[in-house]
Parts: sequence; C-alpha cells; structure tokens
Amino acid sequence: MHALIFDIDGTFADTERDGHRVAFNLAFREAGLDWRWDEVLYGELLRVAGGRERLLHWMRRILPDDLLDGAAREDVARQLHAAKTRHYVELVARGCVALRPGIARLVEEARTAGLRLAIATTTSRANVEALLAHTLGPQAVDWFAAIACGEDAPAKKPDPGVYACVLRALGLAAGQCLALEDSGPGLAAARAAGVPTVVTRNPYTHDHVFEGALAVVDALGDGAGAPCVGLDELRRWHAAARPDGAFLLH
Ligand code: XBP
Ligand code: MG
Repeated sequence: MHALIFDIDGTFADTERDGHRVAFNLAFREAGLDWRWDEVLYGELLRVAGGRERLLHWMRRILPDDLLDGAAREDVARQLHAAKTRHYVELVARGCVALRPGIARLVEEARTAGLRLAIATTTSRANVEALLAHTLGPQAVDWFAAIACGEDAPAKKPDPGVYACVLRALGLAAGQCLALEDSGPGLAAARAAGVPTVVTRNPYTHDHVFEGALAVVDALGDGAGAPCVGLDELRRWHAAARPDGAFLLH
C-alpha cells in the first residue's frame, strides 16, 4: 500500500446536508426562484452524481420542455451551479463544514508513514481547495500528490474516470493504492478502476449496496463510540484483498 485516495463528499467531510444542499438553496433564492431542497428531497437527488447534473435532473423533473429547451436549461443550470459553488466556498470559509472524525488523524498518520495522499472526487476543484484550506490549513493542498476533481473527469462516479486520472498522476498501479469512499457510486468507481476500497458510511448512504468493499464501517474516527480505524487496520485490510481488489470483511 503506497497511497491513500480519499473521496471528499461524505468521506472526508459531511459536506452534503449543511454545505452543498444549503449552497444550492442560497443560489436558488439569489436567482429569485422558490425552489427549496429539504434534507429528504436532497437525499433522493443525491442519486444523481455531480451538482450541475443534479440540478439538470431537477429541472427536467419540474419544468416542462416547452418552457425551457435543452440549451436554455443547460445555460441556467451552469449559471446556478456557478453561484452555488460561490456560496459553498463561503460556507466552508465560515466553518459550516467539518471533517469527519478520524480524517485529520489518518492524514497525519499517512504523512508520517511516508504514504502518498490523493483525492478522487466528483465535486469542483474550488470546493476541494476551500475545504482543505479551512479544515487542515492553507498548506494542506500541497500534501496531496494528486487531486482529481469534477473538471478532470467529466463522466461522474460511478464512472471510474476520476480514479484513472489519479492513478495516472500518481504513477501507481491500482492495487498499490487504497480508496476511501462513502457511497455505492463511489465504491463502484474505485472498484471499476481496480482500486481496493474501504467504505465509511454516512446517514445519506447507509442503505447503499457495498459489495466488493474491503471493509464497511460507520466511521473512521473516534466520535460517538465508533471504532477507530488507523493505518494498521487499513494495511491489514489491503493485504487481505483478493487479486481483483475485493474482499468483504464486514
Ligand atoms: C459528490 C457529488 C458532488 C457534490 C456537489 O459525489 O456528487 O456533486 O454533491 O458538488 P462523490 P458539485 O462524493 O461521489 O464524489 O456541485 O461541485 O458537483
Ligand atoms: Mg462521496
């Protein structure tokens, strides 16, 4: 195991409920729209990966074709998504999004052990940079040998494109890395790229199917009596992976 590849949304931090969802609602309000995504609706919409794609899906659902044709819809979605990214970055800067328990410790352990760190995420680069800076510090972006975001891989997870990008940048084989993901589509993307994967579930993903994960846990960290997953555990799980990277332990 030479590198840890982190997903961001739902894995590194609980970004969705108090971050992305709120930012979407702020963008809607700013644009004079009466759309409001509550937590339950947002959980449903999360089945569509990618914020702009999620927005397009919603617009197709509520706006008839004769009101807004395809090109106009794309245009509105792009503008709303740009505003949403601006709001998200501001929310992160105000401290509204925290790292999940155990992440800062794991990053520190991996750095101390000389492992390489990478990020494979569907979200936009501005969001990742803001999150790293405002949680781990302004220098944290440099700790990551590769960061692949939505802009780098237009086909969103479960497409493996973003993992292929990261592996190329790291110059490592898939089996030399371990991915950390929180969702079914995230796991599918990592597995399709051949990367052995540990899943840390969250309330939005607890009912996803995690077949082929090395292990499935509810948290990596110390909060709320959850077991503490460290580098030793990850190494043990990684060593137990089958040649195809899969091996369900829990
Ligand atoms: C995360 C996403 C992202 C965020 C929103 O999926 O689907 O789209 O919800 O971010 P994953 P953007 O954790 O599997 O990478 O609006 O910047 O797309
Ligand atoms: Mg995720």
